[in-house]
Amino acid sequence: MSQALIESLEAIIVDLPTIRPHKLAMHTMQNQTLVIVRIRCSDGIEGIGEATTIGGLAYGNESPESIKTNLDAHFAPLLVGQDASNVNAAMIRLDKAIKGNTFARSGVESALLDAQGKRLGLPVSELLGGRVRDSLEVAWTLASGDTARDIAEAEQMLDLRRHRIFKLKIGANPLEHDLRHVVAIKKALGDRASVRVDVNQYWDESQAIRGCQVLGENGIDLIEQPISRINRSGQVRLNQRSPAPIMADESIESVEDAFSLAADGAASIFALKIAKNGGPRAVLRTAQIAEAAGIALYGGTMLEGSVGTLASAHAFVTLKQLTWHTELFGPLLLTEEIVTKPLVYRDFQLHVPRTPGLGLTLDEERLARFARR
Ligand code: MUC
Ligand code: MG
Repeated sequence: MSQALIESLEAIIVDLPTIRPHKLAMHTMQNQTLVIVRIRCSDGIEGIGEATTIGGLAYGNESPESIKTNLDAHFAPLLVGQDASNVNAAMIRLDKAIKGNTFARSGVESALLDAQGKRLGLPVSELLGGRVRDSLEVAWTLASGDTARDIAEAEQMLDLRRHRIFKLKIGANPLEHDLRHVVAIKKALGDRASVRVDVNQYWDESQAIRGCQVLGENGIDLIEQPISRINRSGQVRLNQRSPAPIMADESIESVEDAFSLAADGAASIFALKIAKNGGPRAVLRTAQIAEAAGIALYGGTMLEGSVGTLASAHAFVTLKQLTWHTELFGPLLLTEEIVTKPLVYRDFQLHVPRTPGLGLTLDEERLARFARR
């Protein structure tokens, strides 16, 4: 077989509407912007990846526009002409020349894996060592900003058997207001659902001491990123005293961050995100660090569309333990699709395809319609 070379890399910004405003502490989403990565190879195979963030630069160090610029100007020239079938060599080449940029890197790694899976006739999960499950339980985020509306939305999700784990986005309102909101939702749902919160770093340590105590005493199962990623010693103290387990999310901006969090004892759960580690292979390195340190795992999202969601899912189905399940609901927050077949969500689970690569096909007409010009 002649060697397949990478011929081109294209980054396409796509703006899609959301089903409702999605209120996070740092930003209210009225739509979502995806960056789709398309890698064309000399054997005619094309790999698709996604590099998506939340709220421009509100969430992390990369924006859709900077991701596209850096892919076009820095990643593409390093990749064109390289062996398309050696994902490892291509990613090491990028490591040597490019610092950070884990979102862009993740889009590239996903696209290379998709292409290689199609080339070999294998799902990406099998390239990553082999799946140990076919589906993943998926949480839903209640983030309308209104307690009654959030309860109604949760009831609807339970009735539809779509979700029975709910994550509440808090932190933007005064502490007592947020605590009342969460406790009211937990009271309404009772034992029918797992209720968790994500503070997105918005409490200081003094607020977090009270917040974690009250939430733990009221049956909240997990508290995600209560304080700033910068306050490492505070995270260690909270992890020791909170009655509900603390999950690290923003604290992990790289595999190396995961290592130092584990070494410091700063969290008992890690949110795994391909975008924050640099791809599906990279996120599994963070999972291995967690496993070695006895830290539990949760499959996180940057609210990617179908491409990024499946790239994450193929990594997560290979994990030995995924105690806290996943939140791979990104496509369900969008009113429009850019793939030919929507992902399958049924009986609280996302079902992960067994077809080659990521297991999806872009809908070129829809992609062109929603691509930013
Ligand atoms: C985050 O901080 O976890 C994940 C789900 C959601 O609603 O927001 C994201 C980001
Ligand atoms: Mg989070």
